[in-house]
Amino acid sequence: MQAKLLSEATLDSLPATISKPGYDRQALQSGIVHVGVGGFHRSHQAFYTENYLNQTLDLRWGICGVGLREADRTIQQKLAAQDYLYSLLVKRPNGETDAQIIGCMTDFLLAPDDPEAVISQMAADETRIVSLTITEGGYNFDPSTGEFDFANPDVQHDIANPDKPRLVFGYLAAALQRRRTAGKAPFTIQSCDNVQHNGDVTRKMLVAYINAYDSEFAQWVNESVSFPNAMVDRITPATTEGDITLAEQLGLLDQWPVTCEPFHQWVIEDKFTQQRPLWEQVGAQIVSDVTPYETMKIRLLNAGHTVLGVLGSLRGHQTIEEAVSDPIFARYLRTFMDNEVTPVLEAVPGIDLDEYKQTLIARFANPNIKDSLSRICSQSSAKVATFLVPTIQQNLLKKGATKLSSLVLAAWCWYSDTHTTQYGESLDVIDDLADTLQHAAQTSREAPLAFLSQQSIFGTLASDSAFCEYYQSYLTQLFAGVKVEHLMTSALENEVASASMEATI
Ligand code: CS2
Repeated sequence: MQAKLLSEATLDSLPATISKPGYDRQALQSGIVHVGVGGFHRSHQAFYTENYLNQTLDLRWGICGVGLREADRTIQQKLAAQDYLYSLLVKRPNGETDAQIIGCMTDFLLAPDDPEAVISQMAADETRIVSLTITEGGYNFDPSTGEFDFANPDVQHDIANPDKPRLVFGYLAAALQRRRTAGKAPFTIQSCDNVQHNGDVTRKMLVAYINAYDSEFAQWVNESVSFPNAMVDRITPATTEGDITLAEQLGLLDQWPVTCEPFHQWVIEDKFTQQRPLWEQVGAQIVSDVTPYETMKIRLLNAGHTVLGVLGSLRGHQTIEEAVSDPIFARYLRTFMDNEVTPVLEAVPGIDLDEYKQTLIARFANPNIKDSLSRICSQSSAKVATFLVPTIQQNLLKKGATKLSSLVLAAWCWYSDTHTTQYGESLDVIDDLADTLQHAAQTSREAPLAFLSQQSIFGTLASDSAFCEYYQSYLTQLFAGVKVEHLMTSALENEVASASMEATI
C-alpha cells in the first residue's frame, strides 16, 4: 500500500516502529523562534526539544521556524504541507535506521512574505528564546577584521527600513525594541551555529549593528540580553532523493526528511535571560564555560573533516566514510590529531581526548552516513580560517609540528586552482570566495606564496619561513603531478623518523 503524505491526520496510521510525538501538538506554545530551519537545526536542537517535550509534557517549548531568504520557500512549502512534521532518520553503522517523527515545529514563517509576522512573533509574550542556525556567513562579519561588515548593502537597507529588514540583525533589533518599549523582558538569543564563541559573536554583531543608529538602545541590548555560547555536534549530511526513498521504504511519505548519525552533543553556557527548556534532562550539558569543548570539537572534528575533505577530493574520494576507510587517510588523520592538534589543546573537563579521537574516527567511518566531500569542502574559505589556521599558528609559536597541516593547505591551493581531482574529474566547488581563491591559486604557479598570502584566511602564515618551506615543497610537487597519497605517505614516514630520532637523542 502506498504511504500517505506525512501530516497530523496520517500520524496514527504510521507503522508502530516509528516513534511519534507523545504530547498534544495543538496545545504547543512557541517558546522558541528559530531562524534558519536547515538540516542541522532539525537533527539537533529540534531533536533535543522534541525529546524534552515527550519527557516532560511542558508544552511551552514549541519552535516557530523562520526562513529569511527566498531560497527557504521550497522547504517552507514542503513542511507546511506536512503540518510542519518531518522525520528524523538516524542511521546506525550496522545499516539500520531509526525513524522518529519530530512534531515540535509549530509554524514556519517566511520573512520576505510578511516581515511583520516575524517581528511580532519574536516580540510575543510566549517567546523566551530566539535561536539561530544562519551559517557562518549569516553573522556578517568581515573575516579579516572580525568586525561587523557595514559595506553589505543589506545592512544599509535594514537601517533605512527597520520594519522590513533582510538580515537577522534587523529582525532581532526590531523585536527587542518592541519588547523594551512594552516593558517586557528581552528574549535570550541562542546561536546554534558551529562558530567559535557563537554567542559572543552574535552579541558583538548585533550591538555593532544597533550602535550605528541608536547607541543608547545598543547599550541596553549589550547589558540586558543574554547570548549563551554553545558547542553543537551531530553529523548531518544534506538531504538527498535517496533519503526520501529510504523514508518511503520505512512506510513514510516525507518530502523533506533529515538523516544523521546516532551521536549528538550539545554543551551550553548557563546564561539565559528567561526560562529555557531543561535540555540537560535529555542529554545536553550545561556548563559555565564552553570554550574548551568548542575548541576541541572544532579543531579535531571539523578540522579532521577538512583534512579528509581536501586531501580526499584530490584522491577522488566521494564521502568522508570512503576517505577514512582508505588506510593512508586514516593514519594521516590520526597522526594529524595526535601530533598537530592535541599538543595545543587545553584539557577538557570530563573528556578523555584519546577516547574522543577514537570515537570521532568511528563516527567518520559510519558506512550508513554518506557525507559528501563537496559538503565538507563547501565554504572552506571560512572553515580553514577557523578550524585549522589557529592550530598551525599556535604550533608555530611553540615550535610544534605543522607539516601535515601544510600539505592540507597546499592541496587546497591545488583544489582551488583546478576544481578537479588529480585524475581530472571535476569537483563541485561551493565557496563564496571561489573566484578569488582560484585566481590566487593560479598565480601560485609563478609566485608560490600567492595563495597562502591571503591574510583574511591564513593570517601571517606566509611570513613563517619554516612553514613555507614545507608548504612550497608540497605545492611544487602537486603542480608537478605527484599524487597526494604519495605525499601523505612521505609526510608520515618523516614524522615517524623524526619521532624515533628524538627518542634516541
Ligand atoms: C562539517 C560540519 O561542514 C563541515 O565542515 O565539519 O558540518 C560537521 O559535520 C558538524 O559540525 C558536526 O557537528
